Amino acid sequence: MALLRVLHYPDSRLRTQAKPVDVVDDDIRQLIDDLLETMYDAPGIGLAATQVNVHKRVLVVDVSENHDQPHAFVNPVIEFAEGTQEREEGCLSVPGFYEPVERAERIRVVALDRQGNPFTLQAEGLLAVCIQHECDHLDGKLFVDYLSGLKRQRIKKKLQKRSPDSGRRPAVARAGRG
Ligand code: QAP
Ligand code: CO
Repeated sequence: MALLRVLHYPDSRLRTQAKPVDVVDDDIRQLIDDLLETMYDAPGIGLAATQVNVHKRVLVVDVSENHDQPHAFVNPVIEFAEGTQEREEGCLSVPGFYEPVERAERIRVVALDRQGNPFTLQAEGLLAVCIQHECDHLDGKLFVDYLSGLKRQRIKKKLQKRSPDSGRRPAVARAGRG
């Protein structure tokens, strides 16, 4: 088990499209365990592999009060969504900021479990929001993308002040360009 480093917005690596997992092997099970440990340590209710700079379609959530109902999803697909709800969302990659976001109220998600077996989960309320939020991460999308440009810009500037290197282009990309 290991605690993993979580990338912070506006780090451009959070924009990576994650690749499907071909085989749910011991490495993927280890990733799931490390994601859960990192999420519980925060504490948080959801974490996607993208946030720890692993670009595979794996995420974990646990919205239970006692932090004893972990769900892991490999290659999740939201097959069906209906209704709307609005909740305050936060994100371990956007620390200290919480804003309301509109999402579907009910979803049906299909995925592989930690044994590689397919399963279907129907979810509503907070669990449904959390799964939608984490699935977005696998496509390089963040909850701040749903906010007004003004709000997003304010959050970005504040986070850049805290860790000035995040979101910068790597040195190689800048080399020779003045
Ligand atoms: C996504 O987010 C979520 O700012 C999971 O300082 C959140 O676990 C879905 C966290 C809310 C629906 C509603 C955020 C921890 C945790 C912070 C999280 C922070 C420490 C966020
Ligand atoms: Co998040």
